[in-house]
Amino acid sequence: SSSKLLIKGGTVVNAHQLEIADVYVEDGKIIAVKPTIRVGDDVLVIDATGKFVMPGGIDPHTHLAFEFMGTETIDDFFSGQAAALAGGTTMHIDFVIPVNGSLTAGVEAYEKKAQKSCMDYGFHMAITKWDENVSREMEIMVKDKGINSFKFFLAYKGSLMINDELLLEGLKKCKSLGALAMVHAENGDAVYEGQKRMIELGITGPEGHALSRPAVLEGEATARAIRLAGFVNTPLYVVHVMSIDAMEEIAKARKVGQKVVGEPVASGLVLDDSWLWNPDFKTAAKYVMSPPIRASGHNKALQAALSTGVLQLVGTDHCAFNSTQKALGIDDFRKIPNGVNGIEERMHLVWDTMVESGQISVTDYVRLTSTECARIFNIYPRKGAILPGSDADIIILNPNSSFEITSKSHHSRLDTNVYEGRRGKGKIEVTIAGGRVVWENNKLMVVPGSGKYIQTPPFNYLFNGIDKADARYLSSLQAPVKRAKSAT
Ligand code: DUC
Ligand code: ZN
Ligand code: ZN
Ligand code: ZN
Repeated sequence: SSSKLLIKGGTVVNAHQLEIADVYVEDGKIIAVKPTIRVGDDVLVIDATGKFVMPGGIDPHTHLAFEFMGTETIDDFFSGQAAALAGGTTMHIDFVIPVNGSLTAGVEAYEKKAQKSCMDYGFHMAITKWDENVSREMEIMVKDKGINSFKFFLAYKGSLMINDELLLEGLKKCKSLGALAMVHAENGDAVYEGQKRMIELGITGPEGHALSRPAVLEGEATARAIRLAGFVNTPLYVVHVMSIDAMEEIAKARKVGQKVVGEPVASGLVLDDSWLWNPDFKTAAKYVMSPPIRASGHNKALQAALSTGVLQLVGTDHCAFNSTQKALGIDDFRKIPNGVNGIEERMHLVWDTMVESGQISVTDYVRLTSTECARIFNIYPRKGAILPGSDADIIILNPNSSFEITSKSHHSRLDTNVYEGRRGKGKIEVTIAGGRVVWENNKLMVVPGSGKYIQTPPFNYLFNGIDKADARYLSSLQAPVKRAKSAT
C-alpha cells in the first residue's frame, strides 16, 4: 500500500520509554517518531491527543482452523484475525500440527489455511511424536520455514503426549538448532488416571474436567520439564501457565538463573473455575480448556507474578468451539472440545486488570502484550516497537473510554464468550496493521490475503551465554578416576 498516515499528539509508548510525539507512517512502515511532524494534505491525519499510541498486540499462543477432538475450531485464519484486529492485536503465532507425523505436510496445510489472512502471523510447530524423520524435519522448519519454536505435549496421553526420553531428544535437538522448546505441562498419565476416577464416581459433567486434572499435575510437569531443560542446558518456554503450582516452579528456576519463560493466558489471569459447576451444561462447557481454569486465587497470584517479572508475556490459547461443538461432551466431559476464546479480548483485559488496577505501568503493558513476544521470537524491533523502521502495527487506546464484551458484538464466529458481560476501563479505538487503518469507530476494514507470514529466526536472546555455561560444565568434570584392571 502507498498510504501515508500521521498520528498526531498522542503519548507514544514503547517498552523502554514513553513520550509525547507524532508518528509518521508510509508504505506500511514507521518512518519517523518525533514531536511536531509537518505533512502535506495527501496524508491522513489521526488525532491521538490524550490517548496512548502503542505497538499492536502480539498473541504468542493461538489455534485457528485447528482440527482437534473430533471437530475444528470455528475461527479460521480470517475470522480469528479479524477479531484480533478489532481488539488491538496485529500479529499472532499459531501452532502448526503435523499431518500423519510429517512436519512438512503440517506446515503446507497451515500455509494453505493462512492464505486468507488479514494480519501478520507466525508459526510454532507442535511435536507429537519422535523419530529420525521428525528430528530431520525440525532442521528444515528452522532453516527453510522460519519456525524457531517447537511445542512438546506432556499431556493428551494416547494422542499428542510424548514421554521423558523423547522430550530429552527434542530438547537436545532444539538446543542444537537454536530453537525454543515450548511445553504443555500437565502430567498426562495422571490426568488419564484422574479422568477414569471421575467417571467411576459418576462425575461426567464439566466440573469433572477441573477435578480430574488438578494444579498439582501442572506443577509436577512444569517442574519436570524445567529440570530436564536445565539438564540439557537449553531455554524453555512454558505455555499457558494456569496455576500457582506451575508459576512457583518457574520463579524458583529463574531465581537461580535458568532461562525459563512463563506465559499466562488471559483466561487464567481473570477467570476462575466456578463456572464449571454451573448447572447449565452450555454455560459450564464453554470454560473447558486445558490446563483447566483454576480456583479463585490462582488468577490473582498469576497477575502478581506478571507484575514482578516472574512471568513475562501474555497469550490467549484462543481455541474457539461453539455450543454445538461443546455439546459433543454432553454425557462425558472428556469429549468436550478443549478451548476458550481470547484473541479479541486479551488487550482490553490486560489493560483493565493490570494497568487500570495499578499493578503495572503503561510501558510494562507494551512489554508483556507485544515487545517481549517480539524479542523471544526474534522479530524485534520489526515488531513490538514504535520506532523508525518498525512495521506500522499500531493501536490507539483511549484510557478514559470503556469496553464491554459480549457475543452480540464480538467479531469471532463464536456464539458464546467466556467474558460475556465484562466491562472495563480503556478502549482500543484505532488499530493500524501494516500501515492500514483496519479498525476505527467500531468498524472493521479488513482485507483477506493482506496478512504476511513472518519468519521467526533461531538463536534468540535466551541463548546468550549458553555456550559459556556448557564450557564451564565440561571443564568442571573431573578426569576419569584411574583404577587397576584387576578387581582383586
Ligand atoms: N488446550 C486447549 O484448551 N485447547 C487447545 C490445546 C490445549 O492444549
Ligand atoms: Zn497446550
Ligand atoms: Zn494452546
Ligand atoms: Zn463490528
